[in-house]
Amino acid sequence: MSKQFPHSRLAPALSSSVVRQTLLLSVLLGTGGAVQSAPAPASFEGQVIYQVMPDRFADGNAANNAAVNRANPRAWHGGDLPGLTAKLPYLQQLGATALWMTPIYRQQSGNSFETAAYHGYWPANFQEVDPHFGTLEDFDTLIGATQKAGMRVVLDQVINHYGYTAEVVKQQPAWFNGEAQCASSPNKDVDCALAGLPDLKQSNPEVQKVLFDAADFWRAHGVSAFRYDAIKHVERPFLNALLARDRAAGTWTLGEWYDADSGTVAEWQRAGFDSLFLFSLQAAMRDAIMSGQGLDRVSAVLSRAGELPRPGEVALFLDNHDVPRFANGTLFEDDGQARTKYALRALMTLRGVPVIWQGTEIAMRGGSDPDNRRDMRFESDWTPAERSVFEVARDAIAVRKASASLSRGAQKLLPVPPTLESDLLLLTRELNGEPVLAAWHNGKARRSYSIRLSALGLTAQDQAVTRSLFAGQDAKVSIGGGWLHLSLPGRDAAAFALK
Ligand SMILES: [Ca+2]
Ligand SMILES: [Ca+2]
Repeated sequence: MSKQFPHSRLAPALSSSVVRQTLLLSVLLGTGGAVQSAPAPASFEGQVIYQVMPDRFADGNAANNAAVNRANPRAWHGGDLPGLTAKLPYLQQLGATALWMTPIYRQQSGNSFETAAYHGYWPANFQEVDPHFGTLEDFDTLIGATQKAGMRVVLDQVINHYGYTAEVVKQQPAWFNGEAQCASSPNKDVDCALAGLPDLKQSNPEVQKVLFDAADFWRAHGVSAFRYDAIKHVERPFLNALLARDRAAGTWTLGEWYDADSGTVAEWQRAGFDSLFLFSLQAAMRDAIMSGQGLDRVSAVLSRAGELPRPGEVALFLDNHDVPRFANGTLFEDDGQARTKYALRALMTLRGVPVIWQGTEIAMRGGSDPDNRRDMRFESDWTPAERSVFEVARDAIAVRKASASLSRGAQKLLPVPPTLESDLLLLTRELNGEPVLAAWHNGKARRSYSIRLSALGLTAQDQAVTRSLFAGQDAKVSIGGGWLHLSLPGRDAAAFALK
């Protein structure tokens, strides 16, 4: 769900209240009714997701630009599916392997709160493409192009509500929770309207069918993964059934629980989600890298990675369409660009599935929405400084993809001495006996560090001075006599192949 007008999110209610429930998936197959074991869950480990809000990405067809006004940040801006299809080579140039689109289905007509439904979170029909985005044929063309490019598609699914003025709200009043249900409910997060949006009663079999059918419809059109919006506000038994169907179909599922920490992600992975967004890491990286607080905030989040049943699947991000832009955390554009380079390199050293929001690869700026949804700008409009951010993003993604350890390796956070933990974060990633050491340095200036291997719990062979895997940075490591020696630039993250 997006905060596109003046309503704040409901207060976070974290893991303690979440019911622990294990999803048992036994699929009955064949006339003999033989019980098969549960299907293996889908995996996105090793993928790099690029997030697009189609209205704000690329306009490929001016003929569908009804009510477009690019001067108004709350209006439709004209981006569409043909434009996105035409820009797939750009996503590939960056190195993305998967595309997440915010919702593309038909939206309520007209505005609410002086805002158009350009963002896609005010649906009116879950099985039609909004005319602003194009046609179902345009969608099929996009999917065909992604398949040809070897890319996966994550489709955003709204399952909590319809748009404010969707026709169905008046036609099917029994599908929605009213004020009485909200008032009498012990679970206000679920049964009360989110930002006043018509709240679906998923326990109604007709509602359940609408939502199941929507999932099957888009699956039949080639979608391999769903991003489920606002799961904190959706009935739990319905979610369990939805996830069981998705898993049986081989669909990867990514849940959005706003402000989720590691405990919340762990609970929901146990319940059948393949992934959730790790909001706590986003906040810690923002605070440490962009706002000048200590890296110990990041270490505190990463130290909980062991709680996750499937740590390689968790979605890691610097920003998205619901939070201020990462680069906006500093007043100065050049500083924002430099720190975004640092953060992009840092992100690519972590275990999980990195998600890049359109424009973060050029350090686009913007505050709370709709300012964080400015129109995407492409190569011909970039400044040299923006191009240099893109080059760092492209290189960091390429380095990650070229390294099995960085893509899919186990992650071990090293215990740096307490006096250094604000400025230095060290971790290893390892698969197939090819360890990589990641070093994040938060100090303002270049600095060298020498730390005993034994203090880090690290066993490594001696090695001569070795440069970072990332291009264009002067970072070095050497190991000898039981010591790790690091020479690191200020405010940057490096990755080194260990012997
Ligand atoms: Ca258009
Ligand atoms: Ca709800």
